[in-house]
Amino acid sequence: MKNKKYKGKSTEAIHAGESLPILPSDGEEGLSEKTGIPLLTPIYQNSTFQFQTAAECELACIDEESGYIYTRWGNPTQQVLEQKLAVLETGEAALATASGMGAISTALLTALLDGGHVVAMETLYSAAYNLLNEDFPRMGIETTFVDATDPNKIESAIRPDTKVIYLESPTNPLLKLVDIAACAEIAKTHNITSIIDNTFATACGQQPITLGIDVVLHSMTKYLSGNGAVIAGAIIGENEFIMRAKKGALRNFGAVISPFNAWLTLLGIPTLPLRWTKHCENAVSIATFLEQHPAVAWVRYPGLVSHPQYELAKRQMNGFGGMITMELKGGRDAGEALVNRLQICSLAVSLGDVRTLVCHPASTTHSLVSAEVRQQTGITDGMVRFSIGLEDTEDIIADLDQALDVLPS
Ligand code: LCS
Repeated sequence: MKNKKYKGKSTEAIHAGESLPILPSDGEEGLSEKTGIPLLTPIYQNSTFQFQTAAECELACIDEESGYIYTRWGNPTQQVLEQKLAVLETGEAALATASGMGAISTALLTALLDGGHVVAMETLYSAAYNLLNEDFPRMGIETTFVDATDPNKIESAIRPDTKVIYLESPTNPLLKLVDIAACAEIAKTHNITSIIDNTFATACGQQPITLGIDVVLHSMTKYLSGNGAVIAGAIIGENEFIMRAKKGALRNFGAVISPFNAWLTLLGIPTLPLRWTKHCENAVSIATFLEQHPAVAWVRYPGLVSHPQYELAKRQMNGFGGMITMELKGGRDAGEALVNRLQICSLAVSLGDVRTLVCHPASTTHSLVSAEVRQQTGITDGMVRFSIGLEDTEDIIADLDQALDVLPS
């Protein structure tokens, strides 16, 4: 079953990686002697694994492929999830992590183990930006932030010590895109590791490895789990990189996913392709509705013709996703009035949930980014971000309509 090729994403999401590692019996007659294996991958909610002999234990420590030792080093529930992630993102291997930031920091630390310079997209999820802008410089790792919507700007910022090109597409919250194939090509030409955060698009919306990217990251807190129940992340890439991350930064900095969260994520992924389709359908209708509303100054959604990179979105993405950002004519006051009046859409950070979530980036997700940087990168005070859920389209539109009704046009 492992890494078997399926024709479609739904079959992959359901079946890929689901070969349950069969653990040995403890030698006593018991349940493990009976036939029948669980259809649903169980949670191996244990921190450590026992061995019959010192030789077996030593072998497992030397050659991890031969056994499980300790859950920070690997666990069957994590492993099933990792096998599935690798197939979905067309990578050789994957690691599940404790959070999206755990994936970002582990991947960057792996690529920058000997120091070096990073060229990054200038608008990133705020914690990723802060990691590169504040924490890494203290460790001697510098980042040049560029408007990566123009790949030439990436190329111009490359230095002899550049080790990583770090991207997000679409970006949080401005929904800018990068030409993934063009950026990957630049990275390859200069022998630099390309890393992309694929949280907003998911493996259903785009598969960056097929476009030449080396390492794909996810906050699985979002669409992949889809249930709003976990904080989790993922790194997908070549076997060599993943093994280096697993044996180095993941193990030693310790951003390891718990078996329970791995299991909850495994419950979510099989419905991802279905959810993705419905998120996209809902978002297209709602973005169109918002764009025509007199209280709305502008709407950013990759599936609207008005998006400056609409042609790139059509070429690069399979569905335009569930995230919409807009600016109200009434500015910050109107934004507050809107979120206070909404009844179906929940005022909450995070995204990719089955429920429609609305948030005000300047005061929430990007509040720790300075006002100056927010202004430079276009995160205005009147901006409102939606993560469109799976409710019926007409209910979401009716909720938005009643809330927008009283706002200045
Ligand atoms: N990457 C992206 C694109 C994100 O949007 C987030 C979190 C992360 C990584 C980090 O993932 P985590 O560690 O939280 O699993 N984005 C959030 C947001 O927009 N609102 O709350 C969290």
